[in-house]
Amino acid sequence: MIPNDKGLYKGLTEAKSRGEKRLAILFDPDKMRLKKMEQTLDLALSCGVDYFFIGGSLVVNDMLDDLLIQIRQRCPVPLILFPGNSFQLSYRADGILFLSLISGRNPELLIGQHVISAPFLKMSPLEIISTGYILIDGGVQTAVQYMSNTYPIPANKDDIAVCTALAGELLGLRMIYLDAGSGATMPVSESMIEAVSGAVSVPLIVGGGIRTPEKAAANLRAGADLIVVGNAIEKDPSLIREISAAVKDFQPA
Ligand code: 1GP
Repeated sequence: MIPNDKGLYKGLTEAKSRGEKRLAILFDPDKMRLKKMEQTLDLALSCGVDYFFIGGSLVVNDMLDDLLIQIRQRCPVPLILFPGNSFQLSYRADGILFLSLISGRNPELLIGQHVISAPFLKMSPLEIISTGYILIDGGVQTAVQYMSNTYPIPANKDDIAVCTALAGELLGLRMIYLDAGSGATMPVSESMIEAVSGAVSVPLIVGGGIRTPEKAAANLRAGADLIVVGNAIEKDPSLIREISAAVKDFQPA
């Protein structure tokens, strides 16, 4: 049973079983500028973006609630928290990725922050989706690497990513997120996505450094069920059109 089930996870698993793909746009509360945000929301609505993920490795302003209110007023797309730590929680979202950083060996991010946030989440109306978060080397040191104080899995070690994802699934985590980190110069490789998606049956999220519709499509062909794009859309919101078209047009190879 999914805590506070609002159909978000069910929607993802049903889409996966039909071979359909999904797109999430990541909003970092620190980086969002109002004008670009309005443009992004209008485009996301007209292009049928499936989810907004909200979060960042380091949120230094107190705009999380305001951001959620502003998005909600303008756009009905589901809001899913993607928190970098247990301060980034709000009842104003629809759901939360309850992330365990299973590629790392930092107990705080494997279980510590979860213990702190569990009572808040238990009382909250948020749909809670436990997610095995796997950080892959993205070619530059990303904020998440530094802030999490963990080593990413080397980009060419598909077998380590597979074993990590398998362990996450066997521990009962309901999704796996392969992330090269926001702003990665080297996104997760198709070969790693293919290997991981062949090994687990839970939905597979892939993000970090996706900048083109071609890479989005290649990730979907390799087995990603949901792709996440942040930086590239922050820089050029009009990219939503091409990337969402690539997701909607996806046909299994
Ligand atoms: C980061 O996967 C997300 O956690 C998105 O990455 O900002 O590089 O698109 P980008």
